[in-house]
Amino acid sequence: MKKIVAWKSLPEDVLGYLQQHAQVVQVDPSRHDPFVAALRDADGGIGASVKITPAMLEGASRLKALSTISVGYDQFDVDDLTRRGIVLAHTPDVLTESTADTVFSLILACARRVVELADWVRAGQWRTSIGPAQFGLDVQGKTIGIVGLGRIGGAVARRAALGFNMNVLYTNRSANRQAEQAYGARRVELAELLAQSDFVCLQVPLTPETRHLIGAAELRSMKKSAILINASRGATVDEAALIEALRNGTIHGAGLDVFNTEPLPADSPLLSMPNVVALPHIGSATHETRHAMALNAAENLVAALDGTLTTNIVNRDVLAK
Ligand code: 8YV
Repeated sequence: MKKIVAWKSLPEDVLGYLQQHAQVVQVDPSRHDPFVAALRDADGGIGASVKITPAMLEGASRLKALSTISVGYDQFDVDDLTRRGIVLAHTPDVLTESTADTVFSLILACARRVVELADWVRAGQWRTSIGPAQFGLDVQGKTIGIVGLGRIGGAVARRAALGFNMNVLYTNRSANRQAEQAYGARRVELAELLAQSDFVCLQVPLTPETRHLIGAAELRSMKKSAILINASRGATVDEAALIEALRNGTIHGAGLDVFNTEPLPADSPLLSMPNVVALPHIGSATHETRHAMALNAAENLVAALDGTLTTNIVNRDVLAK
C-alpha cells in the first residue's frame, strides 16, 4: 500500500478518503527530524503553511506527489520538485469566493472604520451621537486598483463593479477580457493604478518578481486618501516602508491579512495604528471553504499518485519527464 505523510490535521471524512487509498502517517511539522524521516519513506504528502525545502527532500526517492491545501505555493521550490520528478498540486477555485469576501471585509472595515469604532463603543466612548470625528470614507463609486487580476482578483472586481458600482483598474501579465467586458475593468500600468486608485488591492502570488512590489516609492505615488489592501502574501509589500507611510500620512490606511512574519509579532507597530485593520491570515478560512480545500487537495494527491491528475498541477513540466 502507498504511504502518505500529512503535515496538517485533516477533517475526518477527508482522512477517511485518503485511508481508502493509502496508509496515512500524520506528523507534527514542528518536529523537523521525524517529519523529514516520514517524507523519506512516503509516496505522497499533503499539508499547508510549512516551508518544504530541497534539503528536506534529500533521500525521499519514493516521493511522487505533494499536495498543498492552498492556492499559493510559495512554500515550495517548484523547480527543485520538477527536477526530482515530484508533482505539486494546489487548490485554486474552491477558495476564490471566500478569499474575495475577506478582501472586501478589509475594504469596508478600513473605509468605515468598523474595527476602530467597534472598539470605541466597547470601551464605553459612545456617549453622545457621533460626529465627523467618527465618519469614514465611501466605498461605492470609488476607484479600486487590483494588482493581479486572476481568479481571486476577478472575484474582487465582480464585487466592486456589480455590488459597489466602483471603477475597476487592474494590472496583470495578460489582459482579462472577461473582467473588461463584465465589470468595465481597465488594464493600466502599475504607476497609473497607484496614482488613480482609492483602494489598492494586491492579488498577486509571491514570486521573485512580486517580492516588495510595493515599497516606499510606490506608497508615495498613491493618493494620500488611499487604502492599501493586502490579502496575498506579506512579502509583496515592504512592511517597514508601509509602517512609515502609515505613520506619516503618506497613505490613509491599510487592511492586512498577511504579514512579513506570521503570526504577526505582538510588538508590531501595525497593531497600535488605528488606521490599520490586521487579520490573522483568514483569506480562505471558513468552515465550508477549508473543508472543500482539504478534500480537493486529498483528491489531487490520490489522482497524482495514480497518474490521472489533469488539473490543479503547479509544475506541469514534470509530466513530460
Ligand atoms: C492559507 C492561502 O495560507 O491558499 C492560500 O494560498 O493563503 C490560505 O488559504 C492556508 O495555507 C490554508 O491551509
